[in-house]
Amino acid sequence: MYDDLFQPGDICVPRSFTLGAATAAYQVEGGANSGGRGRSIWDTFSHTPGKTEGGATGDVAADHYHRVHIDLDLMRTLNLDAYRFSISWPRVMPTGEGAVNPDGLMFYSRLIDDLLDRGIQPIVTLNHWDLPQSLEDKYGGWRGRETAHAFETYAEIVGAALGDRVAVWSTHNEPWNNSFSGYGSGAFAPGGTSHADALAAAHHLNLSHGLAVQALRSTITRPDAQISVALNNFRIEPEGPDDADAARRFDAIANRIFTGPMLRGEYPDDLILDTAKFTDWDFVKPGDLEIAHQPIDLLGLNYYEVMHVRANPAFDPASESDGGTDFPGSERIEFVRRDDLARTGMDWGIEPRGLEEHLVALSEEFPSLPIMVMENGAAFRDTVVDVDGIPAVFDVNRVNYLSAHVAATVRAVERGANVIGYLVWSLLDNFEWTAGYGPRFGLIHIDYETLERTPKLSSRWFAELCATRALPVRTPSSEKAHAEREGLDAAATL
Ligand code: IFM
Repeated sequence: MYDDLFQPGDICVPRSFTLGAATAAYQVEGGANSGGRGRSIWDTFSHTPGKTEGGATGDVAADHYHRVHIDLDLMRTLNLDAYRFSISWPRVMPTGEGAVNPDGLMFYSRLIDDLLDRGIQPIVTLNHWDLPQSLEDKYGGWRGRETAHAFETYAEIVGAALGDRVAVWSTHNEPWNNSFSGYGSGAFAPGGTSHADALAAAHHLNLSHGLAVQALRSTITRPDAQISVALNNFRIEPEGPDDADAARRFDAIANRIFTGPMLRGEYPDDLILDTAKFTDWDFVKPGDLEIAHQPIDLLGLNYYEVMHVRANPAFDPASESDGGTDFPGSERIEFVRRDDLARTGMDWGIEPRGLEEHLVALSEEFPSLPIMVMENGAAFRDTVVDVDGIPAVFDVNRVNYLSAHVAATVRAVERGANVIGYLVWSLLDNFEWTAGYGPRFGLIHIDYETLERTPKLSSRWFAELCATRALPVRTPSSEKAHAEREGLDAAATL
């Protein structure tokens, strides 16, 4: 279908680089009631009227649970080095603790074997937000310290079952969203609206990260396995000199609240001061920070956009709310929407140089830690077109987006950043949380009526990158063909 559209360009990624694609359990698996899976907080939340766009749920999603072999074969055609997926905790432990569901564990064990048979390395995330509902009911979810200990046991069980084969482990994915969107703003499951709770949740995620690293170290046996955490650590840029404090505040609450405990064994003093109005931090118990601060092998970075911040000139301390806003103290900060930037379908500004700068900066900040870009990608309004009876998606904007970001990653490496891999978000179109099924991030298009898979142009582009290690550029004939096709597929043009 997409033959002769690309040729190898001049920019090359290192041979040793891990190139791959990522998904998360609740976003792609479906099979909500299959194989003994328990309920997660996202089942409850998405089934609550008004919480997601159009009432979308992950009940079916991309039906990856039932179509995993089709997806594995597609992965093979993409020449992936690695596939990053998350384990659904309630599929493996339906109530989050106690009984293990052997069928659930077997699903992931087979997936790992099937990946390895195809020469694809498994990268596993333990927590991509789908907390078992029972732990929410019993302990208040991540608000409760008990959940951190339940996570430790879950990590031990999964480590013992899969740790002979998994190449890279991530304890958590984006604890920022997990805590602040889940417990403070109410935007994500379980929908809590207390900033004090969100701060407690952030701490329990930090603690549980350390507990899980220890549990994995004591159970996994693959000698070259690496342990990491995937943070959406933000590239923050103040608009002007007067906005430096706004940038510092956001950096403390969004970035250093996680890198502090996990990578340095401390909470930053300015964070404690900034949040004193919301909590006295009494949920931090003696020894917690030592536990959170475990040596890890790799830092996962999820990058989508630069956060341009400025101080809110109209800030009134009396307006500061205890919950229901984005994060504690969010009234003090404005996020600037830069009109000079091209934007994705999520309305996120496209700034590949932000990725380059951030990789260089993070590598300087944590020089001993290799970094893997664990998520990067873009949603666009993709349309399937019929070319001589064969479905196709000419997602030229995604090709441009990914090319620019891989090139930015290569530039960061040339500037000395210790980056060892790049994973596209996402392998498949999927359930984009509260935004439902509108935004499509996949290299592979999913028809949500028929569940048919259609590889997009970007999947061919990525397959060629993985095979040749040279950033593919479009051939002159492809430029011409695209121009001719524009009538068919106007949405594919930037
Ligand atoms: O879909 C999400 C993913 O679950 C976490 N990182 C950002 C992606 C795009 O919003």
